[in-house]
Amino acid sequence: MGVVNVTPDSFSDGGAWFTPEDAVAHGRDLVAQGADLLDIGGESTRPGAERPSLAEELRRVVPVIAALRDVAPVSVDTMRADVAAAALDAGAAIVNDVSGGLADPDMGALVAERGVPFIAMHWRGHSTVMQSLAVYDDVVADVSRELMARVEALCAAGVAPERIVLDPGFGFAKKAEHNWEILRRLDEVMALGHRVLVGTSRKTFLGHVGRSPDAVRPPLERDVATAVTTAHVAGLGVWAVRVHDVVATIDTLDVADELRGPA
Ligand code: PMM
Repeated sequence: MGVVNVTPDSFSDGGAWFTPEDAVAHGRDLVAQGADLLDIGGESTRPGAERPSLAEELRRVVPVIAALRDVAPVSVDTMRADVAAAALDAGAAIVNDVSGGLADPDMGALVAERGVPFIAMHWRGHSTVMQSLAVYDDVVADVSRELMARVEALCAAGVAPERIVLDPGFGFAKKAEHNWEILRRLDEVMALGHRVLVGTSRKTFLGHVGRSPDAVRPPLERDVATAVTTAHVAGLGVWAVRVHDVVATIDTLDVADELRGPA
């Protein structure tokens, strides 16, 4: 899954693809590089980010989705049911909600009515407060329990369980040690019985590896570290990785395939 952030302020590539023309060209590039899916979002979720208005979010994503719908299957990265509805009308095939349906009480019913796959990420609160919510007893057990509570609520709203993809939410209400623990024990999340999506790409915890706290690698220098996490989770059989650097990811997956040998 290649990332197309139509935002001025995403932490990893903020502003790079903010005009519709640039975003569409970037989406086409990612597909040419080998992406199977495009994830198009209009709200930055970096820690501390303020939310765009509904009108602004719609203005950012709808034309880009309409232009890319025939290039590759598209997921819309949104926490708003109204944006998801407009995105599906414009040709999106999947809803990717970093709040797992928690941020908007209408999301579950919308996804149920449309019968589309839904990516439910582990989330505890909006970007302005999320890092204060990074408190766990056993992070893998706690995240798994909270994800399954979302599955229960979504199914109660009419979503078919097989349409729900789970994502542990790297970097969302998680400290570095939490992200690493989830990666080490991702098999426990996979054992919940749903397809799993992993989004580690360029996240802050990768910038700290091997560095002192005041010498963090900037986001654009985290693709090698991202690729190593991709090799790890691909070996476990995750459904998808959400990444910025598709070229490095395809290489990584090809090498991981060769190392596994013929099926
Ligand atoms: N991370 C970001 C945005 N959307 N969606 C899912 N399902 N999982 C993620 O980990 C995720 C996401 C934030 O990263 P970005 O600002 O680089 O897009």
